Amino acid sequence: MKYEKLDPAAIDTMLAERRGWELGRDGAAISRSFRFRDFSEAFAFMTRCALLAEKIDHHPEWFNVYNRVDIILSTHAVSGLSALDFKMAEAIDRLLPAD
Ligand code: HBI
Repeated sequence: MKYEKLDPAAIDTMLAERRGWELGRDGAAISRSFRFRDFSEAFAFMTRCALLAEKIDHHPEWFNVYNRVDIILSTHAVSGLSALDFKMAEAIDRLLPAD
């Protein structure tokens, strides 16, 4: 299998490195909510996420209203979380302007 299902201990370790991301779906997904200056900024972020998703073949479940973008990541093949979810989360975080 391309990616193994992570156990709770591994999830806790990897989640600790992802500020702003939270565990959801009874530990089977991670999520983060983003706020931008306006819709245009939010959609630009979504566009960059979409290109990233295609590049690594891992796609967000997401919700957008105006300047808000909520993203959920999980790995269908393992019905839970894999390293790919955290790889995608890290890549998404890198799209954000530096603090
Ligand atoms: N995106 N978030 C997410 N999770 C997956 O398991 C996944 C995906 N994008 C494509 C993909 N899997 C393919 O490997 C097929 O399983 C659709």
